[in-house]
Amino acid sequence: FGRKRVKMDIVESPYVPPISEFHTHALSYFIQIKLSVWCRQPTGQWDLGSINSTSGEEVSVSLSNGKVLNVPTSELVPANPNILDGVDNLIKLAYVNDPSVLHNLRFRYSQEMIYTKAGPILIALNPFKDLHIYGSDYLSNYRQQLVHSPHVYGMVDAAYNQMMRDEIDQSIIISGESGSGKTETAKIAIQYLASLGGGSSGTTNDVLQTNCILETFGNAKTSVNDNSTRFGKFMEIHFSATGKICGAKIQTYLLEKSRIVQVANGERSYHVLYQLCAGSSSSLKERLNLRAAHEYKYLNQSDCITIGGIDDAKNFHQLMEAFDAVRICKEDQELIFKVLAAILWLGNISFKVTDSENHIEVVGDEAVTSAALLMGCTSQDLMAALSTHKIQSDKDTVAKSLTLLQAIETRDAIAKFIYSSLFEWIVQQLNRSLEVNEKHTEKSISILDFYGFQSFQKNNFEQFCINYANERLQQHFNRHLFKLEQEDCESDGIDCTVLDFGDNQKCLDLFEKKPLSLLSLLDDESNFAEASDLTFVNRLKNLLEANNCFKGERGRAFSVRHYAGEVLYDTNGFLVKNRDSLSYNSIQLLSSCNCELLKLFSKGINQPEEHGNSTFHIGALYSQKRGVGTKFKDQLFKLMHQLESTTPHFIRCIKPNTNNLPGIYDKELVLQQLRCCRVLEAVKISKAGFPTRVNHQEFSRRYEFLLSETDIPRDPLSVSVAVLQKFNIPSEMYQVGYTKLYLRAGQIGALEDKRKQFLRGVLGIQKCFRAHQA
Ligand code: AOV
Repeated sequence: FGRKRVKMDIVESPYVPPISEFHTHALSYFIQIKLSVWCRQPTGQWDLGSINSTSGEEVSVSLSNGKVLNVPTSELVPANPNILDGVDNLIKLAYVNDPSVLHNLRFRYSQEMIYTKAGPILIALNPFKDLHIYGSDYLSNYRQQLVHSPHVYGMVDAAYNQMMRDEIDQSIIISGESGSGKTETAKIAIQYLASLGGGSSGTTNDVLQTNCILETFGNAKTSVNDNSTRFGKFMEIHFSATGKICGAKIQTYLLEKSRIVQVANGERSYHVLYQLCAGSSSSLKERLNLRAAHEYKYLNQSDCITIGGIDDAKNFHQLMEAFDAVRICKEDQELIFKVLAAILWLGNISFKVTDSENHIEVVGDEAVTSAALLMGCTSQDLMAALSTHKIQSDKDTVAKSLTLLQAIETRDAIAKFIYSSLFEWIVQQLNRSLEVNEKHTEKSISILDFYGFQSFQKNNFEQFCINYANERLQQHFNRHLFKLEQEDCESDGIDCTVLDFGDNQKCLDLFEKKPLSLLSLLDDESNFAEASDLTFVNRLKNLLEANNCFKGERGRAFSVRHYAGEVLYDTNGFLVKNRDSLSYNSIQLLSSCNCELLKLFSKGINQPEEHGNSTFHIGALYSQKRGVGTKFKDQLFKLMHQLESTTPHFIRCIKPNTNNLPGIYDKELVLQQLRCCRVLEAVKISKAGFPTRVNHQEFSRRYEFLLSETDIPRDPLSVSVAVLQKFNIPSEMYQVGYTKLYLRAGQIGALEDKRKQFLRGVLGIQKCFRAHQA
């Protein structure tokens, strides 16, 4: 444990006794050598100190600020020696515990080193300022492997090289909470890939422009992030046999539709709506009868119309350029803008209550005429669809007035449907433009930028879906790190105790295992017109109590024990959001419109049977039997299936403070995020395990020459063992499997050094020899 030993240890053999040994065996050692410890104060804060003495379970500690505390041993964990401050991979820490990891990341953050490895994971701390660590010089340095400090470039380069070498598809899975830097990280990754693909290639530029279009339609200002991505994004980038980009494919998930009709103060709707109002030419404005953004209710319901430092008009021109670049023709662009303007005018349509039962009629003003004109229907048809419900009795069709609430819901449902259909349609067009030429494509690298785990005070259907997806992604991560590790060791006949990482299968079962799961019960209830959020939650409480990941709560709430913590869900709105249905009248209206896009969108839904029931119930007529939740589950299964066939690379983005300011490092906030993504466990697994694996043939081929001729054994396995013994690699640093050699982190580096020394020696001798001959 002496300083010098430790230094040796980090460079070559970071073997550390398990933390539990600290309390039993190592305490006296820490006292003897006066090594530092982290001591938890009653406030919960960790401080550095050293141990003066112990008596029983009590320890007297001198803190760095001079104070002396008496604390139980449970409040102490070992600190790493200073020499380890700021190591670039957390597995190099002698002790992996909360305060040490937090200290290390802060140490690096304060020196603008935002990237740190945690075993195989790349941790990215959001700097909230422009750092000069990107761009062409950095790109080429990483490409030529002149620098090795952790970086997105380095990780993507490794993925690219693996793809080219092993001919296996790769994936880069980026996660983190809102505002932590996922979207920026994905862009940095794409930038690196684009630089490999050759700057001149048209496809490369298309990929970059596609991103710009997606952001304009799918990003919005939220209270935490001025450019928040409101959908999940999976982008496959395809490469030719020579390693050039030759196409791409985008898949999107769970666009937040409600933002079209509901925007909180301090937030905005989707960027494109403001850009259209601010940046369109006067003739386009005239054709769309367009006003300023603050004149539209869908936009002015929030107090926020502009974003500091953002020029919506300028961005609108960039959008049009991007459309041109990806070959979306001017006619289609005009159609897109028309549909957007129709949505804005729809939002301005208002209703007048006509009787004591809250029945309404539509106010026939400019909003109605403009919306109808843009949609390509008559004002009468539009007004009828928004104010009445048609009921078919035996012979006649009777129109019944809607109540105010029903009318507003109908109007908003149409607006949400149109926008989300438009979004999907644009993604389709982009995919067509980026189309992968099957002849040329060899392999791909995919980038997944998905909403991170969310736990607010009040959690709704959106969080329910997002957290379910994170549960699946977590399982993928666990599998990769834990299950594969264990299987690999077992099949190779070696004994490696892989740390138990906690399996989340039980929680996944709660969501998806039929017949009694959250998602199947949700669909069941959604198909039942009389059901309500309350009947739904009551069924959950009756049927799911056996799964200990589920807990019924008071009223309409339930909670789920997720891998990252318990989350309380309020079922208010679950059924409506899961059904996501349009009324029969609305579908009829859209299919009768002259606007080509609206007609197309209305074809995308299976028309329901016209029911003869006399009581109107919004959502009583569903377009599909499978709800949003189940459809999302199917999408996720497909995604997981795609990911399974790739070699994954994980990037965890971390937000160091909630003020989005540079230089501020909030330890509690960082710790909470590290816990959510299980970084510490991953480090411990990597440390405890044998991360380096080489098969005996490869190993013996590389190092055999280091043995003297007389002691070269015959088979590769014995050569491996002989090399390890010759260089005194301690036996706890490796295990010998049937097919592979398993080495702890750092051992290969040590052997490589020996190999280099040896070669240098040989070269030296040769030089001497030649000089002598000359
Ligand atoms: P997110 O993708 O994780 O949020 P973003 O990638 O949009 O977060 O990052 C939020 C903001 O942090 C950006 O707008 C930048 O100002 C800043 N930022 C992030 N990464 C960097 C970086 N490497 N260098 C400089 N600034 C950075 V969300 O999309 O809300 O979940 O949906």
